[in-house]
Amino acid sequence: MENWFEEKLEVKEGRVLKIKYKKLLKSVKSEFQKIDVYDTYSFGKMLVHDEVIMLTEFDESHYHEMIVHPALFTHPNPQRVLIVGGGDGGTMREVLKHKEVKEAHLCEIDKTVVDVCKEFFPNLSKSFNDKRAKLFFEDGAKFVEEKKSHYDVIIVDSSDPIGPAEVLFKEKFYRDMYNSLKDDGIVITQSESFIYHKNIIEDIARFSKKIFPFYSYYYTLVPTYPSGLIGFSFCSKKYNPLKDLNETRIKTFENLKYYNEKIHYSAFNLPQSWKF
Ligand code: SPM
Repeated sequence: MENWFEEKLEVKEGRVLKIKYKKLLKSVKSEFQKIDVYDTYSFGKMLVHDEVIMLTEFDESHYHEMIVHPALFTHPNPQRVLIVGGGDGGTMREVLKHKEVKEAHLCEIDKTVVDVCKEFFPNLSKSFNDKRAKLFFEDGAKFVEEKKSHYDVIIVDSSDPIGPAEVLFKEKFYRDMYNSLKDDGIVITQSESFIYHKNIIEDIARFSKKIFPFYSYYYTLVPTYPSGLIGFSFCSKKYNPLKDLNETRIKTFENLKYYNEKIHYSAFNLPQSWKF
């Protein structure tokens, strides 16, 4: 018998993403969501929350490198970084590749995600063993509300705006992040696909432009997400990723699979009818 996982989140467009798997390795219900790990035929291990694919070993670098490096190579000295969500450790792994980073905080609401990923995704979660990494198991929105002028970069590696992550797509959260940043800080947020989620992105772009002097949407290719891509919001108090990129520092990195300076610039180019 063949086993197929189906992601139906974009069902209103009448499309399903199916991935064939060998075995369901783990299925656990946390206080917040169902968490499954599959061993697939073509994409390695796959992490799924509430029937939505979070990552596969095959293309997680496309996502994690692109949620981190555009900001960390644009900010001239990113010493203090906060990750909201990101309990698998992939975003932390990429943040810690930057020797400028002295402290990397991660605020994840669901400790079970971290526990499951320590068991099944050591290539991502081993980043939590670094001395610079500190984990908080709290509500990210409340955590950010309490911090003032503290971080150089905040990265929101969230799931989709349903359930616990919904609040992370609201204007108030963006205002609180603005206040948590130092005067030249940068915020990056998981901002969905320009193919399927125009309304969500238009909303984020509208209020972000009121709050931050600079806003832009950029994207990366993730074949195991339903539209094959996912985007991010780049919200900045001072630096412009198209003018202030430190290309020299990029050339000193040897362990990148997806990101380079050409990808950086091209990621901000959008089709004519999707300008945000
Ligand atoms: N560190 C990886 C966490 C993944 N965060 C983003 C998940 C998005 C999943 N849905 C994408 C497309 C469906 N709307």
